[in-house]
Amino acid sequence: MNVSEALKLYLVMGSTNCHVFDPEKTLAEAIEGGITLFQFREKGIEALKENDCLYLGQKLRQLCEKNKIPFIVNDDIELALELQADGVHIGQEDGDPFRTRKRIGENMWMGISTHSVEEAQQAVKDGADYIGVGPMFPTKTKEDAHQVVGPDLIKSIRRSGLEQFPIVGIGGITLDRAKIVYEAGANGVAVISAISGAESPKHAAAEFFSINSTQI
Ligand code: 3NM
Repeated sequence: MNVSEALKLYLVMGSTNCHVFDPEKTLAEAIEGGITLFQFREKGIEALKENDCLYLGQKLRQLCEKNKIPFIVNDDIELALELQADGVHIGQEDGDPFRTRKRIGENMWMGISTHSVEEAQQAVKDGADYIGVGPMFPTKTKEDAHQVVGPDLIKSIRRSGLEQFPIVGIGGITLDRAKIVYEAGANGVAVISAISGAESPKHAAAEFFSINSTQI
């Protein structure tokens, strides 16, 4: 699967985002519903640490492997390597893209979070395989989220010369809002709460998937 295709429906989550079901069941359901990419993002005060984090990562990694869903680790290069992840995702403050690339090699994907045209251009120069652009809308999920940039930033990034580059929108994306993000030119939507906090993650993922495949 190439990166652009994988970005179509990108579930991001860790144990602290799962209030309805445990992370394994949440992920299993979301996979059944049609997610195309998964990011293990274990963040927050109550986040699992060390072996507990590794153990959960292993379980989620196996689930993805069994279902042929690429598996990305947020922020932690060593954990990504240990879990034999398909890639790592870094923020603007998390890490140096050059060091990250050196450590992960050419075969793993590197995603970079961006919040402006300049950051997007820089991320591409720095060797990103895809960029996240956000927050698209207000979100309560990320405490230190930037100011809302809106789907218009994706349009501006596309116009700045990155017509074909793999882009995923993130932040506050709900079923009602997903279409606007795709229409702005994103290859996909990255979602935490709208799937992991849903009464039925399977149903929620399937609904997102159908918006993507029928209306674009
Ligand atoms: N990154 P939800 S917004 C992890 O703007 C993350 O880069 C963002 O969670 C960014 O789908 C965000 O529940 C949180 O709003 C997304």
